[in-house]
Amino acid sequence: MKTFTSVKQLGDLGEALTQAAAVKADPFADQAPGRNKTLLLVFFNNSLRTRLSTQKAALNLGMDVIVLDVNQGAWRLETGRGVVMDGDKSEHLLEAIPVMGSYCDLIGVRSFARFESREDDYNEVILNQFIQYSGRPVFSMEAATRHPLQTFADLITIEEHKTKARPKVVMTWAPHPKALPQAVPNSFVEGMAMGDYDFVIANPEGYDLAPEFVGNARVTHDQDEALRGADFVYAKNWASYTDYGKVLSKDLGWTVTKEKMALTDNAFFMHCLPVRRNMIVTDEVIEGPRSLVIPEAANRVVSAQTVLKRMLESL
Ligand code: AN0
Ligand code: CP
Repeated sequence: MKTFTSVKQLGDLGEALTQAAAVKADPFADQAPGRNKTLLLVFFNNSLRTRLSTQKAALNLGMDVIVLDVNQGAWRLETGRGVVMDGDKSEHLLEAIPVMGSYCDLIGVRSFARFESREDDYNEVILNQFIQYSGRPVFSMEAATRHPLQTFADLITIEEHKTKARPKVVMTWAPHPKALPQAVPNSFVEGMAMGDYDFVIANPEGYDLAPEFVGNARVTHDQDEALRGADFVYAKNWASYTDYGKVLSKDLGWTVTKEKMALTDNAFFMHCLPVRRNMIVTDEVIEGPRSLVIPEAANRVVSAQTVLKRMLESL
């Protein structure tokens, strides 16, 4: 695998899940391909899980890892071409990227939607520059429109816990004080199309995701109707796509509560984390016996290791 920017690049889901299960059962089985290989992780945004799980995955594979937090200690980077650089930015991304590439064998990039321009975000301008100019295989650690390592971990977690051949999975919008990207929900929709799921998206009006991601997925603006009979509730906030980057609602009527979970078929609760308690989900639901948030986060190592292994094989 030369790049990994969408969960769809895993190809056959059954095969990817089998590989993930093998990685999970014996994480240190395969260290030869990583020997003397350096992974560079570049963060334009904060991270706890992605940062730690991707490092752990690389260490399990025998790789060396270096991490750059672009906003802490590096030169401030200009990203626009043609800009007269007479301001506070000392270096251009177009030099920085090939330099970074010269120090490593593989690059992971985290670069959220900036909400300045929907076109730039949906064209993945930053991630694509890394792909084009680094000279190295690049994988996404959440870019503007997708978070494929998260989605793969979500799929692993659902497959581990499902008790029906075709479980009902509800992805529901929930309130949050700040504008958050659509990357996690877009990617989750892509992942749902890779397997056999009765999938429903519930969100308030004004929050429909980009049509190219929604595709044929079922969308409702009635959260209660969606939750009835659910086996998995996947909560997430995102800012509006149509009124791009705007917070149109903070309606706590969409918070996932015990009462909302009572509408389901004893569903599991999932969230990618970090989560705002009592905005997205109440304390009792996230702490309850059906909450999968911790095993879901733990599966981020399995997801990253499976992907890194495939990328190492193609070096
Ligand atoms: C990010 C988001 O919603 O995309 C990262 C989630 C993995 N969340 C926040 O910035 C709080
Ligand atoms: N879920 C996730 O990607 O978390 P971080 O933002 O902490 O990496």
